[in-house]
Amino acid sequence: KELFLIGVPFAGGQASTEQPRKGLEKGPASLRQHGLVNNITKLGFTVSDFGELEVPLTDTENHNYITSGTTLKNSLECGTVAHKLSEEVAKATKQGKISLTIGGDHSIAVGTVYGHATVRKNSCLLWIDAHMDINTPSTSLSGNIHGMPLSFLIKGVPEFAQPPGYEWCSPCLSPKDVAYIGLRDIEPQEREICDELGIAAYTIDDIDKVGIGEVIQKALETINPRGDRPIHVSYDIDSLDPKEAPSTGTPVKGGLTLDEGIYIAQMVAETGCLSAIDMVEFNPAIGSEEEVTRTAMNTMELINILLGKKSHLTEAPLPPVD
Ligand code: DIR
Ligand code: MN
Ligand code: MN
Ligand code: MN
Repeated sequence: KELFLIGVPFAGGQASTEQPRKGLEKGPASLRQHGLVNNITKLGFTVSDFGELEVPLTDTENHNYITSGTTLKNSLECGTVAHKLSEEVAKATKQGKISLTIGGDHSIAVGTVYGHATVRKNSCLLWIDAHMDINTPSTSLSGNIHGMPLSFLIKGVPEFAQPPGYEWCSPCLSPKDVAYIGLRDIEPQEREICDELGIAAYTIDDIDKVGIGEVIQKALETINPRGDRPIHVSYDIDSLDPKEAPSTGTPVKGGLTLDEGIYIAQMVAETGCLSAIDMVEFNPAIGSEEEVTRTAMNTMELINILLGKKSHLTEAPLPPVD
């Protein structure tokens, strides 16, 4: 079992002048300090470790790109990082490795999903997030590209002018190839796009109603009905409740419990189809030392479970509906 590990110390997709959000680029280094590589090795993987992708600085307002809708922040930088990343992920995928990409902000998923899907043409995508991340450069209210990655990747999203840095990229997934879990902070225009396309979208309310067991089962049946498609999991750590993952830039209360997060990871692992993982939006500059450690450990536990570690839920019944 071979795993390609790549850190992307990049936060340009969550550009903010707010001091508290700085530090997202330190996520990969922090996870490594907390023992990431050792953990993965213990699970029986040979790790081919790329180290950290070289990324441009984004502490300037000079590269903003004005669209008819809003001011896109760091468009050229986000697009360039995603492009380089897509090539590394494509290479690793061709070599038959599972790729694990550590962010950084969620804009990098444009690169990972594109790179993986262009090699594994039959792949599907599970997007675990509090947010839909399907704003287009024209519908975004924030101009932050981490709220837009899926608009670059999914066919049929309302058209928009290709922003600087994204000339290499075109939609590579159909709406039926994608499912969301964990949603609870959805903007109306995102809901409209998602409903129009008919993307399977499971919110926290759905989980509270029917339980995580049924939700993950339905999500996997939608995107991988015969169990023969490579699965890409894009895991935004803000999908977890802020109690479990406080060190993140856009926390939203009422999130997944750690057990629910683990259960999703374990059900994906048990398909045997997992082929690419993104783990994003962990910001070690947010919160107390204890909160950073808690977030790092929970983030790593999700990675471990995705990669086949058995959780304490193994012999237990489904986590109850709360
Ligand atoms: C918001 C926030 N929907 C935006 N998105 C976040 O900026 O488009 N995604 N925080 O993780
Ligand atoms: Mn996200
Ligand atoms: Mn999010
Ligand atoms: Mn709940």
